[in-house]
Amino acid sequence: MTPPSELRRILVVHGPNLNLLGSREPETYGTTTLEEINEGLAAAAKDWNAEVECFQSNHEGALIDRIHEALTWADGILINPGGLTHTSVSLRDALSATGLPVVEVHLSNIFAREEFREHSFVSGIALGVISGFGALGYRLALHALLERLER
Ligand code: CA2
Repeated sequence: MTPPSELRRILVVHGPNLNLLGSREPETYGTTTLEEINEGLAAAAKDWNAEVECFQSNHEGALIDRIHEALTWADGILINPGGLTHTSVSLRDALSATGLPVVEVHLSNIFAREEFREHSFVSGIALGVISGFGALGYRLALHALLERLER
């Protein structure tokens, strides 16, 4: 990948329960911890002349507040909304209100699981969705977001 022409700042948002990564349900979500995912993103970002700020919360309002704040400094948002993917109009509205480019990522393939996971409130306002590639998906999503910012 060609490094971005100027430093890009990306907010990475992890939704509810993702703090449990690596400790529970490895058959579904893999063995990589959230800390390892964040470290991997920070390293990749450095190579691509970008910086990531990573934030996880189990509280919808806290996620929304952080997304609002991103308006003042971020160039884009990478988000795994967790279970809020399938329930939260408010999270979608917050992302949409920033006007920032958003890439949605899921560790598991949400189309190969229960039917209720097939619908995402976020996908309609995202540039794109990466789902089913585990921890690698975050790096793919960051790459896609930074490439898009170069256009
Ligand atoms: O596959 C994904 O990344 C999901 O966003 C994960 C959400 C789920 O509700 C979505 O449908 C798909 C759940 C996050 C729960 O994370 C855990 C991690 C480890 C152990 C238990 C839960």
